[in-house]
Amino acid sequence: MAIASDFRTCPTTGLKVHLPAERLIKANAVAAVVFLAVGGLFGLLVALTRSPWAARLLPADWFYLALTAHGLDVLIVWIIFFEMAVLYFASAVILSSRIAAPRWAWTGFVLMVVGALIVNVAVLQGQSSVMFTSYVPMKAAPHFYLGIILFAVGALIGTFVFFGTLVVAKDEKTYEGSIPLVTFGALTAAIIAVFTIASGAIILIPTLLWSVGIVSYIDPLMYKTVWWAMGHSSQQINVAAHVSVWYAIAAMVFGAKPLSEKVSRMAFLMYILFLQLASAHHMLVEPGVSSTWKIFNTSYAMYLAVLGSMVHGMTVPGSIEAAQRAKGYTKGLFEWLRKAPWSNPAFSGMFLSLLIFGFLGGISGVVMGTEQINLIMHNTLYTPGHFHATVVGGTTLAFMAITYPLINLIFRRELVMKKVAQFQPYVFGLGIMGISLFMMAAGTLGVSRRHWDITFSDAPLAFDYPAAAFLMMGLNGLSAVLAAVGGLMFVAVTVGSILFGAKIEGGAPAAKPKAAPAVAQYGSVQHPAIPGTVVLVAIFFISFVLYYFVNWKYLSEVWPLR
Ligand code: HEM
Ligand SMILES: [Cu+2]
Repeated sequence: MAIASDFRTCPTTGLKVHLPAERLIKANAVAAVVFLAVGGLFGLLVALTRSPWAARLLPADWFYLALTAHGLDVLIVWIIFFEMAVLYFASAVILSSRIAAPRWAWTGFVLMVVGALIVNVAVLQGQSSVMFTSYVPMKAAPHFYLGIILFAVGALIGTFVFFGTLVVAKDEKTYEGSIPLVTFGALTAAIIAVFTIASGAIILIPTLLWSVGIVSYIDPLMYKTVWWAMGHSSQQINVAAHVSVWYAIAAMVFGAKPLSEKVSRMAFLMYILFLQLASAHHMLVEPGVSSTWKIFNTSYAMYLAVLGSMVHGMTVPGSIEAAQRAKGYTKGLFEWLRKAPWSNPAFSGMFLSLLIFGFLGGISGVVMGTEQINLIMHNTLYTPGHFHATVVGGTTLAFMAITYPLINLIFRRELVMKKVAQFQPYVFGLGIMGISLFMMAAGTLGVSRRHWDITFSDAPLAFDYPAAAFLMMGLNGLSAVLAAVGGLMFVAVTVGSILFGAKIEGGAPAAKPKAAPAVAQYGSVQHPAIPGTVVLVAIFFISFVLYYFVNWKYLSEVWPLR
């Protein structure tokens, strides 16, 4: 049973905060930020090495080592630690419940820390530069796989603590009606996480045994297929988590309710339903599956999975517009947006995340996910260009944005360096837009992915990329510096606030609890009018159709028919 002294009442929201849950959220968020800083530094070094003006900054072996460490530390360690914090927040805090099994949650946390340290040591020792995809027959040291497995087991434990907390909250009736949308979104992320981690175990445990020498052979095609059952799903966890964060910020900053709770829930469910159908885009040039199936899958079926995100892409700004219009910002199409709190990093970060994810990540994803046009950019820098728009512009920026209110609500500290915080999402967002666009442009010009030396200076056969490609890679390097500065600003503000921010008092339970804030309620807004959002959506579709067409035109130029 919950003990009353284990709770405090949040003075801002009136939510009951379980202190053991709060401590877990803090620990996971801090671990996340530490690994973001480490991984971001590796990313900067990689991007500089790839730029013509700092080419060969890292020698070849260090380049591949840094690229491996970069991918692991940011895409796996930073994001998943932060997701644990999101899961505990979306269950215990939003539902005013005690957290289930805090000891287990700490066990999971310790396993994740130990696993992350082991992988980093393995990579830094130099025998495991296999990229974070670790395709066989490249072989890493056994502890490389072991570290990832320990980390995953820890994350699985955390996921079960989340499920347990939902059960506890329901049993102890800590909330009324249905769970709110943010918790529902986190639930879809957690369900996908179980599938992801199971696929990870199926592929990584045999690979560990192979690396030790117990298993003699792992089929590369089979490896790649099962690996992507994990790899693709894990990206869907990120999307479900950051979309939940969008809704949470819309509710926290604007008091916004979803346009339709049911439609948004359906959109989350689509992520689960069409998860595997969409993962075909990772096998587009692999033998084993017929071209007919690939073309059918990526020309039609893919849109079922994309639809979920398109719904959220409309309903999140729509719910903000509805909330703003209800407050009287009704002039013209866009007064609601112009008068939004652009100097609040929670809002600006969230809105930039939405735009970058939708316009850059979404459109490039569909283009690259189409079997036929994929072939003109397959395995070029277009791929990292695309996914930096999704996992950095989308997920990472959304997580950064919600960190600011969490510092007030969970760490109970005021932000230090408020001006720096205010500009941080713009600096980081601009940098990420740059690296995303310039890598995509370079990829369209043919620059290959994961290649150490863009000048090919010691290649026995001379080869040159078009001059424009060097320009793009130079601009990519500059954008990387900007993104790194934005990342540093984030780390400085968050760490500074946690250590030195003024304490926010107010722990005593309020005599009369306030009404639950929007983020903790189930229910849709009544009679929304969202003309501005409709225009934004129209701009999105026009950009999408034009860019899609341009790429088919490029394709037709590859094989001119006369
Ligand atoms: C300062 C910010 C960042 C910069 C400058 C940066 C730069 C880069 C560059 C240039 C590459 C491509 C290298 C190549 O293929 O040759 C790359 C790869 C990658 N980045 Fe980032 N990145 C940043 C942040 C992030 C974040 C936050 C994430 C994840 C959330 C991320 C995930 C990845 C992944 C998964 C790869 C692929 C690694 C591989 O091919 O094995 N990056 N990054
Ligand atoms: Cu995928």
